[in-house]
Amino acid sequence: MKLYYAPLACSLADHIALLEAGVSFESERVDLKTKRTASGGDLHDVTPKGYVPVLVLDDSEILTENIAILDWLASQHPQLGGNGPLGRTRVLEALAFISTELHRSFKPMWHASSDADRAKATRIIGDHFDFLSQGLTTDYLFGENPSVADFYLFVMLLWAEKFAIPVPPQMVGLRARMKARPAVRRAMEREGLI
Ligand SMILES: N[C@@H](CCC(=O)N[C@@H](CS)C(=O)NCC(=O)O)C(=O)O
Repeated sequence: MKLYYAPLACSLADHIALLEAGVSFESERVDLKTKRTASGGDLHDVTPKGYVPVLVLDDSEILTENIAILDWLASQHPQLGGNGPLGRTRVLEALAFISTELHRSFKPMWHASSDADRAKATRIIGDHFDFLSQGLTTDYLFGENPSVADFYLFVMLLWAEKFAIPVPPQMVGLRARMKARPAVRRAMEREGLI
């Protein structure tokens, strides 16, 4: 298996999931501006989509889209998924919210935009984190162990930290718990973030 990633991109969630699962995998860094990979290849030759994450499976199948990759990893390693009859659906619900609402709201922070657009994005992002905090009484979104949805949420919490966006205490706690996990530290070291 091989993960194409960019440091601190949303692919960090998949990097963490692979390390938490304890599977052997390769990884290759991608420069998102040039689309060049660390070995000198072109990401477009791996996927015409030209963005990360990309997971190349052992049988050469190529998976893209974070929700699909994280869902697939949870299907292979059930400890990274949800419990009970609605477990998988609840995790997918959270992944979809994180991807299509939270992740998308960060666009003005990463790309050239007006102060007004950034201020608006900061408010929207804060509202989304507030929503995710409501009723959160366990260490992670679905109990005392993290799921793939927590890994994706963690990347969004790192982005909030990077852009000095305040988050509610429950999210501060979740971010700190995630940072303390050995697999998370390892993923961040591999990406050169710590
Ligand atoms: N729809 C994709 C979007 C992934 C995405 O936004 N990737 C970003 C990094 S977080 C990226 O590679 N951007 C570079 C580009 O789009 O050129 C998914 O959900 O996986």
